[in-house]
Amino acid sequence: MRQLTPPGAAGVAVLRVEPQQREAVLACLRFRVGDGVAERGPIARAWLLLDGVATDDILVVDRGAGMELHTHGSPALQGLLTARFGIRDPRTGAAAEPPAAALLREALSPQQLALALEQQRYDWASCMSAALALPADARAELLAAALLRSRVAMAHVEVPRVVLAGQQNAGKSTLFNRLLFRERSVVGPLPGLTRDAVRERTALAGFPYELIDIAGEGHAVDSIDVQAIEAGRELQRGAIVVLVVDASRGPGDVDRAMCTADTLVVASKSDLPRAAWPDGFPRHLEIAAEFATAGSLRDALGQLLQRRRALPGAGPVGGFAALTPSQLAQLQAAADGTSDPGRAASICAADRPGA
Ligand SMILES: Nc1nc2c(ncn2[C@@H]2O[C@H](COP(=O)(O)OP(=O)(O)OP(=O)(O)O)[C@@H](O)[C@H]2O)c(=O)[nH]1
Ligand SMILES: [Mg+2]
Repeated sequence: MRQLTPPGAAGVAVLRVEPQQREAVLACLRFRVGDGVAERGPIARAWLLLDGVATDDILVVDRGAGMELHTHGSPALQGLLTARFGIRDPRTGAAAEPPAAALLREALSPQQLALALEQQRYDWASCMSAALALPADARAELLAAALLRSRVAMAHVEVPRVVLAGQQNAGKSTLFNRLLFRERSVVGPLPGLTRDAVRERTALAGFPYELIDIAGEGHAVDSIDVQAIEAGRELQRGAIVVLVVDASRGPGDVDRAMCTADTLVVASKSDLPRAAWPDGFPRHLEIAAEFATAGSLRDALGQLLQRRRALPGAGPVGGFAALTPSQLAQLQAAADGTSDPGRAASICAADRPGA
């Protein structure tokens, strides 16, 4: 492994995995989503497991032949990784690269480029130190702003999956195509038309999402249909599920079984005469995808997702994208005014490069 970031106790250390170590490193990663590259995308969050212990919460950037691990920079963790894989110092060797330049040069999208730049400016330890030096009122304001910025940054780094689920013929593929502004998925009156999931990166309300059209729930003609329906259910795990219900038929037992507290329910085909909608069954959005413009549908669904995730409208990225869960909790607690400033100050000092 080669370290791309400068040595020292910086917040984040970026490590380039040598091709011959790729398999050994992959064996130590547990991804938050599936293991296939197609499933998890080129940038994914993973637990780093060393001797079966979840040692760090990292970002994995898969560049095909090469792979980067964006780990936390604590000396203890870097020591463990050096012992396990051997890390070459960027100052040695002919192929040494300038530290943050590699990150900036190799960003995969404009959002990541913006993030790499922002990350240089928003340093966790200095932000916390600056906040703790302020009077309580001003501190709470600064911390709340930092918290929001970090959530926005995470929304750009961890592209969430939005799965359009529901019964066969509910109008999932029609909605999918409208949201993408093009006829990507096959649509038609025949139930069970979509089999293999269709996946596309898009943006709603200014935030990137992966939108997924899956096989509908219903009659399976053969074993391929059974597999397709099962694959669709698998894709819903860990994703934001939009349950599309044909409003001209109303929700049935299948919809009831699929609907959890987190499900966003969209009533489709609202241009047709409506069936009864049971009291208590949610209906977050009503649409007629055949007739509505893509823009209005994107706005409506985007705003719904944005509210659900408590994110502001599109704007500057800002903030930290690589906070550990404990840093995030600390930021949250500090913003709520419940943190112990003394403890926060000591953690900040320990995080500071060179400490
Ligand atoms: N009137 C009306 N028809 C719609 C609307 N949305 C979809 N449809 C029609 O409903 C039928 C089914 O639409 P699809 O989008 O293919 O449904 P699906 O949920 O993807 O179906 P499966 O792939 O079989 O699970 C098609 O004939 C569409 O033209 C709508 O808003 N209004
Ligand atoms: Mg379909």
